[in-house]
Amino acid sequence: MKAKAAILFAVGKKLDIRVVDVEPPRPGEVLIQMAAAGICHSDLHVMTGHLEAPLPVILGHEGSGVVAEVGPAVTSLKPGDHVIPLWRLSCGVCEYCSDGRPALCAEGLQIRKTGRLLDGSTRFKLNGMEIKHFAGVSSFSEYSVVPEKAAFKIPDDFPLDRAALLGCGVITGVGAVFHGARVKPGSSVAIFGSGGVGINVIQGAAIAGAEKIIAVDLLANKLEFARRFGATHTINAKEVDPVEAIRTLTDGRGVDYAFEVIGLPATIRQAYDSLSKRGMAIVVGVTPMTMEVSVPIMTLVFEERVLTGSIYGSSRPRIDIPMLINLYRAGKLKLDELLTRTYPFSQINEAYAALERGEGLRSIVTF
Ligand code: COD
Ligand code: ZN
Repeated sequence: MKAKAAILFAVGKKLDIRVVDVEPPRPGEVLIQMAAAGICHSDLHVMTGHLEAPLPVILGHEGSGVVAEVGPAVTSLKPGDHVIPLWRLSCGVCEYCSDGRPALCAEGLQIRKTGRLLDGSTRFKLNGMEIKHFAGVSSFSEYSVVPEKAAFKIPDDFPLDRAALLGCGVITGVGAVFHGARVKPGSSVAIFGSGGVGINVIQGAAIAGAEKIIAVDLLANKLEFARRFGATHTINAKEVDPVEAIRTLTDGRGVDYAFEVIGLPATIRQAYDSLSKRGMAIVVGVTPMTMEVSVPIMTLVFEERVLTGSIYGSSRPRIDIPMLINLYRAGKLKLDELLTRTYPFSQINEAYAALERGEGLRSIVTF
C-alpha cells in the first residue's frame, strides 16, 4: 500500500514528506494507521546529528493509531484495535524483562540500532530504496508496520490525541520519577529542563507527593508551565546560578533528587552539584554519544551521592500505560494541558521549528 511519510534523508536536512510503499505485516507484525504523532526533541536530535540513527529513516517514536491489518500468527490484536506503539520492543523473557526493566531488553536496542525489524528487513520502500524504521515505531507515516509485541492496546473510548502523548513524553517523565528514582513523598526534587518530557517529571513528582519541586529552565514560558504542572519553585538559569539557587531554597542542604531532562554535560553536572548527601541525580537527556561528564569523587564517596540514568522512564509500559490512563481519568495526570498545539501532518517541519523556538509544551501532528 501507499502512505505519506516524513523521511529524514540526511543529517541537517528538514523532513521530506514523500509517498512510500508500505509492505503488509509479516508473521507477528501489525499494520497501524496512525492517528497522531508526538513532536519530541529526541527526533530533532536525530535530525541535527546529536543522536545517531541509520538513514534514510521515517522518524517519530511517539504516536497512537488503529490496527488496520494483522500479519499471520498475530493473536493479541485485531483490526480496529486502538494502540500505542512502544518504542522499546521487549522480548518478555530475558533477564531484564523478567526483572521489570524491559527498556533494557536487547531486542529493542537491535531495532533502534539497525533501523530494521527483527527479521533484518524494513517494510518501507521509496522507489525500491529501503527506508529505515525509527525505534520500531516510525509514527511520522500514515501507516507503519510494528511488531505485535510493540503495540499496546488501549480502550476504544480513550482520545487518540491524548494517547499519543503517553507513548513517550509522559511515560518517560513520570516513569523516571516512579521507577527510575522512586521519589518518596515529602522529598525535594529539582528538574533541569521543563520541556515536553521535563514537565512530566514535574507532574510525576507532584503525583508522587514530593514536597519541594524546583523547576529550572532558560525560558520564562516554560517556567510558567512548570508552575501549572506542580512546581513549587522556579529558577531561570539565564538569570541566576541554578545550583546556588537550589542550595538557597533547601537551606544549603541540596535536593534529594535532581533530574536532567535536557541532554547537556553542563546541566548533568549542575544536577549532580544540586544534590544533598545520598541524593540521586537521574539523567534522562542524552548528549552526543562521544561526550563525557565528570563528578568530584569527594562528594560521590563521602556524601554517597548517586548518578544514574533512566531510559523510557525505566517503565513497564504494559503496566504503566493503564496506570497513566487511570491517573488521567482521575484528574491527577494533566494531558489536556500538556497538548499545547495540533498541526496537520503536512506542517511537521513547522511543528519542529516551533519546538526549536521553545514554543508550547508538547505538540502533535494528526493524519
Ligand atoms: N538550562 C536549563 N534549561 C535548558 C537548558 C539549560 N542550559 N537548555 C535547554 N533547556 C530547556 C529548554 O528551554 C526546554 O524547555 C527544555 O530544556 C527541553 O525541552 P524540549 O521540549 O525541547 O525537549 P523534550 O522534553 O521533548 O526532550 C528532552 C529530552 C531530554 C528527552 C531529549 O532532548 C533527549 O535528550 N532525548 C534523547 C534521550 C532519548 O532518546 N530519550 C527517549 C525518547 S524521548
Ligand atoms: Zn521522546
